[in-house]
Amino acid sequence: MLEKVGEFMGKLAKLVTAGAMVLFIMLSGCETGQENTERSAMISSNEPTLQAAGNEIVPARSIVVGFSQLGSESDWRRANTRSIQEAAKETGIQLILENAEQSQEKQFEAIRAFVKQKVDVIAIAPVVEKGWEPILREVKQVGIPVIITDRLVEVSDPSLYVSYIGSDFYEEGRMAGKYVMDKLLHAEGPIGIVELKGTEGSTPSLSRGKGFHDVIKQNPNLQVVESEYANFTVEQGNKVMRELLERRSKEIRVLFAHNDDMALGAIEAIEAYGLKPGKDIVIVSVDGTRKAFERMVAGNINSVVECNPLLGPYLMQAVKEMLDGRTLPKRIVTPERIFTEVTAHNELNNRMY
Ligand code: GYE
Repeated sequence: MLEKVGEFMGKLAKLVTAGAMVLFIMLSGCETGQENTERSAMISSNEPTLQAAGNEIVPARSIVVGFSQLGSESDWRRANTRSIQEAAKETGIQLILENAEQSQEKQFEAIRAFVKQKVDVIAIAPVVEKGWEPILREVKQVGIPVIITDRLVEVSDPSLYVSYIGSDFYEEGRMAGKYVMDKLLHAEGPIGIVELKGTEGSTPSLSRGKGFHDVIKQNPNLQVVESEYANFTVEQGNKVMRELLERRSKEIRVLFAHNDDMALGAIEAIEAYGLKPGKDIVIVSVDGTRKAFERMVAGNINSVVECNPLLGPYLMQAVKEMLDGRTLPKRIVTPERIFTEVTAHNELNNRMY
């Protein structure tokens, strides 16, 4: 099995530009793609070629992937969509992409359409964790392999998907928490923290929140005074922060935003309120977009935990490996770092999203 992971990594390393990505794979089990042998007979590379099927010569066709993208709410998401489209193009995979605009129901519709179209693989970035079991069972019945990407699904039967490719959101939350602990180590308490959460019931919001709380509870001076959903958007981040300032301006010393877009919206609200973001209120967010880095260089955001949206090459490589009959790791995790205002300027020009 390790040999196979090694092989997967080797091929992926060739696929992505050197230095742009380093792959770290965490194994929590392995699963073989369903119906691999049958499907792999139909794989072609970029250009359709002729393949022998028994005695007959038939034209090969390219792999078709149906991808249900959950929306376009943030810069992270838009970079993620672009990455998947570009990687499909580069690998000669035909991509059918449906944007569900935050609706799980629309994701179900897209998936049923992919089944009708008899795609080779279905990839899903699920908007929320719960409620996937019935539809994934439908897909399993027709034998189309499923790869989950970005956010996770909560299912009792792990054989309903082949592999999950995405970040370790819990660790991201922990990194944000550790930063706040260190930064305010010697500050006088109580230190009021507000949290802008992402989409209710989504993996990054659940896990980042948990990771953050698990760390900061070690210091009783750090107190989360309010925790509100703002759906990962600039607009909601702005609106909810304005409301929080109305209610709590005296207590708020720290803002933990579950993504950069909400932090950027909140910064506008803080400035409009007459306070200095990054000074009067310490700000930590997640993603690492270029816009957040610009704000970090300007001293308005203190720290950003990276979350990599460039999952296209990982996904396409996984699709190819799986259809080739290889065993994929059940979990593929992207490596990530934390950046602070001290070193942000060194990194600004390297940001790819
Ligand atoms: O952090 C946020 C986006 O699911 C990891 O969704 C993703 C999150 C990302 O809207 O910006």
